[in-house]
Amino acid sequence: MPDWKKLIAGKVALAKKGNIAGKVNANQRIPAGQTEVKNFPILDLGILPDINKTSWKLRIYGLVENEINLDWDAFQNLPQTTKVSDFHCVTRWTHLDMDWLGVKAQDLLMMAGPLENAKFVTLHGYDGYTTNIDLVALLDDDVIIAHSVLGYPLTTAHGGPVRIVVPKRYAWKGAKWLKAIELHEEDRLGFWELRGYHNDADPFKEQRFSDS
Ligand SMILES: Nc1nc2c(c(=O)[nH]1)N[C@H]1C(S)=C(S)[C@@H](COP(=O)(O)O)O[C@H]1N2
Ligand SMILES: [Mo]
Repeated sequence: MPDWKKLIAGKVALAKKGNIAGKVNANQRIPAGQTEVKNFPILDLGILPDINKTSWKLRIYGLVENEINLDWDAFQNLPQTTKVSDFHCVTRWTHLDMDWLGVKAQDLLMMAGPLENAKFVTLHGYDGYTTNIDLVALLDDDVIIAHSVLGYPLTTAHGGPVRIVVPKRYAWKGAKWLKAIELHEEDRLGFWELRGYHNDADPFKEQRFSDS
C-alpha cells in the first residue's frame, strides 16, 4: 500500500511551488507556470493495475441509450485516429507534441448515445482512480482514448493498455488504465478534485487548485 498522506502532500507541495527560477516561457504553447520537458515523467498513485489486452474491457454506462462493453478486439476495430497535442501536468511540466493514437472519445460517446440529462462524466481507472469532467469537454475533437504514443504502445506505467487524454485540461483529468466512462446528471468530484484540485483544470487559466 502506498503512503497516501505522504504521496498526496508531496504532490500538492510540488504543484504549489513557484515557477522554476529564471525560465521564461516565450512559447505561447507553454502555459504560465509550466516548463517544457523532453522526457515523459510518470505520475500516479503508485498502484500498477495488472491488466493485459486479453482481460481489458472498457465500459460506457450510466445515462446512455446503449451501454457499451468493449474488449480489446472490438476497440481495435473502431476507427483509429492520431491526435497531436500538448500534455500539461499540474506539477509544472509540459511535454509538447504528443502523438496519441487511438479512438476519439466523441466516437465512443456517440455510439453510447448520451441521454438528454447526462451532463457530467466520471472517468474510472483500473487502479481505482477517478476524475470528473463535464460531458461537453469530453466531446472535444482532441479528446482521445489512446493505446499508443510516440511510436509505441503505452507502457503500463503510462496507463497501458489504454488511457484517455484530455489536452485542454491538466493531465490529471485523463485517467490512465481506463476502465469505464460513467455519465450522470450531477457533478461528482474525482480523486484529486476531492483533495483540492481545481474542478475545471484549464492550464491556460492556471486552474490548479480550487482555492486559487
Ligand atoms: N488511473 C490513473 N490515472 C491517472 C493518474 C492516476 O494516479 N491513476 N494520475 C494522473 C495524473 S496526476 C497525471 S499528471 C497523469 C500522468 O500521466 P503520466 O504518468 O503518463 O505522465 O495521469 C493522470 N491519470
Ligand atoms: Mo498530475
